Amino acid sequence: MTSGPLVVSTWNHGRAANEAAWALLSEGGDSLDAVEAGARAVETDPSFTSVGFGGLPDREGEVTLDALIMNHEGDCGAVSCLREVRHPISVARKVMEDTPHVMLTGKGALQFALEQGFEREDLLTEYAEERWRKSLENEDFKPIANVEDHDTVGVLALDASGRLAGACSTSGLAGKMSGRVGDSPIAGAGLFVDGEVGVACATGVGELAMRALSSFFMVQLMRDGASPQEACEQAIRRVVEKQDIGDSQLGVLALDIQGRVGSYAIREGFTFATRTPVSDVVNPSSHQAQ
Ligand code: SD4
Repeated sequence: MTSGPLVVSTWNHGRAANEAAWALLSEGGDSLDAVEAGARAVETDPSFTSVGFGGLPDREGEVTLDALIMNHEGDCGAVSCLREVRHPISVARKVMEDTPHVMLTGKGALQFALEQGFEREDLLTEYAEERWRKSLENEDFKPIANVEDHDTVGVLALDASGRLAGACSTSGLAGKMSGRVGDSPIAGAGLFVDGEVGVACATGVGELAMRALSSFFMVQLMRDGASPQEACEQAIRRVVEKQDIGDSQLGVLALDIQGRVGSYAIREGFTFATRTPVSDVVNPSSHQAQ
């Protein structure tokens, strides 16, 4: 017995992701196709300035993208530091399905994407360029996650056949150093799927999740019997106890094979969107007391 279909996605823009994913899930579609479609919907919309086309650039003014996709069998594909391709999640899926590798990065990722027929285009919008130029005037400029309520999109789905899948896609932290790669394309850090147990993802300052392998940790906790909510809370607690979090934000989201959902964050502001046969909502996440 399964309680799918169901899809949950990070932040307010998760609603747009869910809508695209739901179009497939509600027709009996596969969770992997659904999470890819969900991420693509956010990647292509320039009003979401932390993912795909229109994403805010690094310190040198370059838009570089990270993405990861995983299926219920634990297969995964990722790209990091990918330039000039609007849909990194689809390139990541190609890496998973058509290469013996898990991740391609930088120039090689672009070369592979072009060979696969992806179009090359300028991803820096006027708005993003203006924001970047302004940021250069501020010498103390540092990346801050969670100031605008839209960050990495993480899409977690359970389909009607009980298959779990996950996808995440991001332009990373605005103003990051050139060459910086975050948690999102790293299996176990930004996203992890165990088809028998659950799927989890992270958003916010990626370094926090990379040091703790937060997504793998959450899925392992669920394997050991924790509910998704307990797993999320323990993962955030672990980060707060072991790392100097400063004023950083990290939000986590988890879905188990029974269709139960959990979320938690270091501080206020993290939201996630849920779509089921009976609801289509954006929820504020619970968070640690500050
Ligand atoms: C990163 N976790 O690159 C991603 C980006 C994000 O706040 O979620 N932005 O660190």
